[in-house]
Amino acid sequence: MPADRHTAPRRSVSRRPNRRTGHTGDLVDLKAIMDETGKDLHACLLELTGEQAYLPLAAGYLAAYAAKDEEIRRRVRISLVLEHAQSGIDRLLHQIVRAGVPDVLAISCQGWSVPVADEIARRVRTLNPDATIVYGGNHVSHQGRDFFASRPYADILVNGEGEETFRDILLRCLVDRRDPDLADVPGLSFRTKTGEMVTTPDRERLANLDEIPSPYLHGLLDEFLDSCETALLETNRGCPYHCSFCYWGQAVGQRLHSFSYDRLKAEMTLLAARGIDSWYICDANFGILRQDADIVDEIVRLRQEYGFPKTVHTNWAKNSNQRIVELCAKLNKGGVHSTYTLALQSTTESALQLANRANMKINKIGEIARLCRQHGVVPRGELIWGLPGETYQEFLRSYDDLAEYTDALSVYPLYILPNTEYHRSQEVLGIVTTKVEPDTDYAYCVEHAQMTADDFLAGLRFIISNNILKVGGILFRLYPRVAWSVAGVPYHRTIEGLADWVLNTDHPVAQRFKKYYRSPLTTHRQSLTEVWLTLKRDRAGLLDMVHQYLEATVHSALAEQGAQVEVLREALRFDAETYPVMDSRIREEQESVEERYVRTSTFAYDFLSVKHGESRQLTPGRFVYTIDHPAGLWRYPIENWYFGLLSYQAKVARIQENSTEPDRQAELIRAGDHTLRKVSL
Ligand code: B12
Ligand SMILES: C[S@@+](CC[C@H](N)C(=O)[O-])C[C@H]1O[C@@H](n2cnc3c(N)ncnc32)[C@H](O)[C@@H]1O
Ligand code: SF4
Repeated sequence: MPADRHTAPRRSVSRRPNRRTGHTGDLVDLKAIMDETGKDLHACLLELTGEQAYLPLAAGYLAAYAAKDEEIRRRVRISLVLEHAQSGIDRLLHQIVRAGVPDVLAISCQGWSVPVADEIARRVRTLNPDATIVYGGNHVSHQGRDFFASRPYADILVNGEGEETFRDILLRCLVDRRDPDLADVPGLSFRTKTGEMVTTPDRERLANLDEIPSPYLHGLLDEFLDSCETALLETNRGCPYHCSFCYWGQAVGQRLHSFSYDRLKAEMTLLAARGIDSWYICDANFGILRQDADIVDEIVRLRQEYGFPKTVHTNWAKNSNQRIVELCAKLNKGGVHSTYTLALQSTTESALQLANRANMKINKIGEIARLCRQHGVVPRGELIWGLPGETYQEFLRSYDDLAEYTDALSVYPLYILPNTEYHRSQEVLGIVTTKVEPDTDYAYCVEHAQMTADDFLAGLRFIISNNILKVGGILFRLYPRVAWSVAGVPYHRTIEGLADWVLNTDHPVAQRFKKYYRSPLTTHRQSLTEVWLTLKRDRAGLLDMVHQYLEATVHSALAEQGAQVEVLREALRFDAETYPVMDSRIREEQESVEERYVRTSTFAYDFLSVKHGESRQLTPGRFVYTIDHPAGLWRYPIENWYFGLLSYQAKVARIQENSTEPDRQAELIRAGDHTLRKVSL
């Protein structure tokens, strides 16, 4: 565990089903499925996470649903191996075989885990040639022919929702372990003894999700909760949209099926009582259902009662801007960090048409940003670089459109995911893909009708610079707006020049980033982690690097044109002084006092009005601000740190010099020395 990982004591709670709500139905001890003695079959469920310390859900659901069957409970032992995908093959294998080589290995696959999953499957097959190897999950589902062609060691592929199908597979394996009869089991593809591939009809999705017993409430995930920093919570399944790049709306199906509020309430209570800091709500459109408002209220109540959760992230619904921003604001006001994500992907009309996103309400960015500012919610943005229908120049325009309204802006290169519209129409759109990462199975879209291979690389370098300045750094919150309004510098121009500058400078911090620009395709994903490490080790160095970069590029160019650059330097100072404080000490004692870091600073312009979007005009004068930093960023779950940086931005307030405020304020103004002081409230 990293030294600064949160180590607050966790309370333990009874893992018996919640009797008051009764929604787990029976009082059957589903955990018996994990007992080792007297069982005929050992099935191991392996699920590999994309980020450290996430607790995944699919394997828990599969085990819990199978355990409802009395025969399975009596005759099958299920072991769960839930680890980060990069934990190492030997460690994973050790976990899988620690109580004997399994008869059934069932693996859950996302794009980030496929190569590791394949290697594990190959090894288990060698250890036990009779083992039945089952795959399921988004990345492999419905890929029968291609899937089996490259995996001689795989036996069964589950298509779509897996709970009922997995139960049926286990029952058939109990009848004949070596050659289970699967021909009449819906929802799967399998290889026959003669090497032929058979795909059975799709299975109906579960309409009542409460039929799946909660793996949390039944204690199946108990042993993992202690080491988990982020727990997943699923409140509904499905998405009413079908964006061409996304698996969700197309393969999962449009109809929304939801868990009941009572069951969710019991799960949330358990997670809060166990002291899980950070929750990720898996829904595609959280807030879309009426019960979601009650869920938000309950989260806030739990935060008060238990002190947890501290952060909740999700994909917010796109159908009702005002209501959704209000839900996010409610979380924030209740002490739960959450941001509103403007997941626009692009603002280029032709790209939105092809992506099937032309008529979404979230495309009204101005309106949402105004709502966010009104409610004190941090707006962050998401764009995809490389969407068919968009050139590099148009992408930069999309970037400028969204940067105007957001405090942080993530850009991802487009993956052509299995089971998506783009996957099906690659030829028509001129899409060329490449898989370059040994640890993932992501097919990058490196060319299409409007994007050359060189454009693609330029965009990837842009992504790295953006990771440094706007995602990892979130250094630019005010500066680019001022550069635009004062000197007409487009937002993307403040980002774009970083690549060349880093490659040609001897600034010590820049040395850390050179390798990413040299091999952008294979390394861009790691650039974000590098920013975090740099911030932890040398926050001042990173800020200085940015300062030097702007002096050497934007400022010197503007100075040559005779423009006033002093105001830009002031804006950069504003961003630097309001930048989150990296207090990375270990503190074992429980948080009893809310501590903060405070300073006052004087600026020659009213930057605060510009930052709040109240004005685009810079009013000159003498403006004294209190800059109030929350302490405790060091405790923020490491896997969500870039959300954390957003939540830990300083609160800035203007001090009216001529008002009759209490003495303390006058004193602060006099002090005005930019020194950071720690105060306990
Ligand atoms: C939580 C989440 C994350 C978390 C990580 C979660 C984790 N486990 O580590 C975070 C926020 C970090 C994340 C990041 C990313 N994510 Co994400 N994420 C999700 C999300 C919202 C929920 C996943 C989940 O747990 N669902 C709940 C479970 C129960 O559903 P399920 O996995 O589908 O399982 C069911 C069936 O598939 C089947 N099944 C699954 N496994 C098995 C196994 C067996 C044996 C059987 C029988 C059946 C079976 O049965 C299950 C129950 O019905 C999904 C969307 C979604 N709703 O699935 C996207 C999703 C998985 N993410 C996606 C993407 C693209 C990303 C990013 C690449 C985004 C980006 N551009 O950066 C990153 C990559 C991160 C990385 N390190 O590589 C894609 C993945 C597509 C793919 N083919 O891999 C998804 C599907 C969303 C989408 N756009 O389509 N993600
Ligand atoms: C898990 S998705 C959820 C999206 C959200 N529900 C929405 O409507 O946009 C989170 C982000 O991952 C990115 N993403 C999704 N599919 C992608 C793909 N095929 N390639 C690259 N990035 C992708 C998008 O930027 C998206 O906003
Ligand atoms: S991108 Fe979002 S809205 Fe579109 S299909 Fe995927 S989950 Fe649904």
